[in-house]
Amino acid sequence: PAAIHRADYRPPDWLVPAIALEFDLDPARTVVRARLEVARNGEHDRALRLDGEELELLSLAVDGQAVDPQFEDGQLVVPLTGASAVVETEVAIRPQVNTKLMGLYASGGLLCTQCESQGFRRITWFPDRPDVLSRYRVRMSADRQRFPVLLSNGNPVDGGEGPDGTHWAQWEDPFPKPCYLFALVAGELSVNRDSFTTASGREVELGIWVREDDLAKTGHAMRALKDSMAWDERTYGREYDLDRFNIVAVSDFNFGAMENKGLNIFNTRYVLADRETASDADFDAVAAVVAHEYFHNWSGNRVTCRDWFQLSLKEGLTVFRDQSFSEDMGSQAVERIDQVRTLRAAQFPEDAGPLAHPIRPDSYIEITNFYTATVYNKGAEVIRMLRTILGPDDYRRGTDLYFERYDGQAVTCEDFVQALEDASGHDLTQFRRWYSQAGTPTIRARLVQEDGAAVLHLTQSTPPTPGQADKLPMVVPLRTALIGRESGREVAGEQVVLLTEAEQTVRFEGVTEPALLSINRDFSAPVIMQVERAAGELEALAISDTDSFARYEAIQELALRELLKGIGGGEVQADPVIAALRSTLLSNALDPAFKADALILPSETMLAERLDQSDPSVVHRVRDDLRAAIGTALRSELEDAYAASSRADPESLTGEDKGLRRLRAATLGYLAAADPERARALAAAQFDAARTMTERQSALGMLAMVGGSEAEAALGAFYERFKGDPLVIDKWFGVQASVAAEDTIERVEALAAHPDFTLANPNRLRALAGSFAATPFAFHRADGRGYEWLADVILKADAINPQTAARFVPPLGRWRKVEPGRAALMRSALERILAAPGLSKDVFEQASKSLG
Ligand code: BAL
Ligand code: ZN
Repeated sequence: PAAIHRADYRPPDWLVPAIALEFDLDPARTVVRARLEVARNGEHDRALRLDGEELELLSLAVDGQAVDPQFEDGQLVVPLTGASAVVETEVAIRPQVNTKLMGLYASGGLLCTQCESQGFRRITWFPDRPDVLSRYRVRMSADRQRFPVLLSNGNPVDGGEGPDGTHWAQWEDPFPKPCYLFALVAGELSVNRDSFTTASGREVELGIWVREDDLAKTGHAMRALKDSMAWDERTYGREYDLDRFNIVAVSDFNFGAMENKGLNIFNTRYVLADRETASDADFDAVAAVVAHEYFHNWSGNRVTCRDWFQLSLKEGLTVFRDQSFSEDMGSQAVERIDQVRTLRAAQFPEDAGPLAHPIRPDSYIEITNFYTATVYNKGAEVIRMLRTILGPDDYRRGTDLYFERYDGQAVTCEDFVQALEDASGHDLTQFRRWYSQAGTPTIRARLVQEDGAAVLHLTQSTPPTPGQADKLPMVVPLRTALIGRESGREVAGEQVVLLTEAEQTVRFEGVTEPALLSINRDFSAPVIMQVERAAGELEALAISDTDSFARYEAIQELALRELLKGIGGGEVQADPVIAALRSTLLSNALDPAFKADALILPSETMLAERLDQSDPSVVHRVRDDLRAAIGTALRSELEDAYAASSRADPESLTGEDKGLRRLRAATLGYLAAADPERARALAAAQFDAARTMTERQSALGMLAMVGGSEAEAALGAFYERFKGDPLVIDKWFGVQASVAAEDTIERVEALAAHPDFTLANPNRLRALAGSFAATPFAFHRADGRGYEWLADVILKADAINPQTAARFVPPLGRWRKVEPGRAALMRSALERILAAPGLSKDVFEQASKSLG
């Protein structure tokens, strides 16, 4: 398959200002009639070319005259003479057998759509690219009994009875949009209705549409939606613009959710939540995804992307917006720690591996492979840095200008940066490298005190990545403060140090007291910091840093230093880590969620990333040994914290109560590391008495980890209790696939043969294969059986749903970081995938790039 290059972008030859669609909906065979008003774009004599995939063309007409279709490279080519024309097509499609879940498909008795990125071409012939914006009129007709609810974008304008038990509805969306934002849903759905009055007094009718049995689980999503609408008015001055806002939940979905204009379609996982079935993390994820999709109404829909290379224009910005929303609604420090943990777990490895790409990629074979942690999460970090550099007021002026200037247009990342530059007067020339260079910069820092001043020496370097051998210096905003070693006070208050050169020094005058360097506070830049520290510095920062994130980071660094030493064959000094964790646990000033975060040691993935090559079983053993040492040394503090955390109110989702539950899970983990028997008893009791899914799930995870008859009994009881609830059964699969043990692969193989397992449902597939591949010690079993199993799954899933299958390739692509024996086995799994006949371009791209 050929690559598409950003540099080859050309504006569309033909625009489609208006489209009318008529659907005769039927899962077995749906007929779609499309009427496109097309207009020549500029001076040229090129034909109209329409994209289509798996469409049975029934008729084609131009200005009312039937035309014989011509095809070229899979496109329908329509020669036109004038400046405009009306092009009509009629096609048949088969939603029932659409297992790719792109285009119009069936899910649990519903018919629904997913068009981003290129699903609309699986519905009708159309120039399927985001810079063609059209006004949509949609008429749907279907059997009234089976499909009583008919929804599309915009506002409902008409409807009625049809022949033979059918009915119909017509919807119109007044806002021109690219076809990737088109949506329809038909089926038997119940609705949670509410309303929201916007700042200017527009009354918006809100609806969350789900299966009747799930209606009671929609309250949290509705609250989050209204909070999001109010937040976006307050924070970005963005108001909602239609009379309706609908969310529909479907069980089979490739993404988490989709921001279709006025009709968001969600994976059930990110809508449904109640205390019985959802953990605190699930509740938080529902709120974050509801907010994310809602915020897309401006950052994505009103202002959209010119081409798919600009994906981070809407995704990086919208992730940053949803992160800011979560920080405002909860605890800023705890949210930030979670964001950074996600970035380090998913994005840093991507940036250091064979699939590294800039947040604005230069080429792709299959665009759905670029919905990555880099485009999303690093993209959000780039927006955060822009806000840090500009300051909140200029940043807001910049986003105001961006939305005003480009409303109704399809634009580029460059346009966004330009708007910020124009509104603020800042020169962002060098900053733009964050859009073009891949790889995580490493910053080295050293503080020297002399003559009443402190001098900070900084250097930066970014490693080579595929296709980018040489890197230029980046603009790195480092929030920095100096903290008096004795006084514990800030002897130099926080400032943003802007590192722009390969080497740079910064002087802090009037610093006489010996000082501790607190740098990259709040993780102000997505970089790897390597600070030259004097003995005792990290220990001091771990208890005295005035920035919560930096304090967390000092504890992480302390542990990281010892763990890396141990992995390298040296002796691990557990005492400094134990001392830092003891004072954290005993602090009266710290909240329980922070304590829980601080307790979690750097992950095995993060440790492996810091090394050129490692043996996953050594990494696991060294980390486990340190956990056991901590669990033993702090036993009484951990027991106390564990017992005290049971006071969390099961009905409450406040930061305090969620934090207590999180601390409960973290302390139980350490007690298990030190004394599995004791933990088994505690976990079994916690499982039996659990009043929330958070407690139940963490107890189940712990039992599965320590094994034995209690584990089997709990797994059996959990399954029996929740077997009718797919989202909870996903947890049941996930918990078992996440056990860091040598024999997890056998368990996983058995689970793949369980009657509830299916490759066709992305959530179920992610629960089993995704959880397993994210558990390094289990996945990297030395005989390669884990790799072989994953390769088999990828190949089988590829025949059903290539987009989701391709998501499981990257774990195999990390072979360069693994010791040679396993690396060879990983490579051979990748080679086997590539040799398979009929491979999709999705999996081909990931596997071929992974072999490198
Ligand atoms: N646009 C795809 C799903 C999301 O990022 O919201
Ligand atoms: Zn998004």
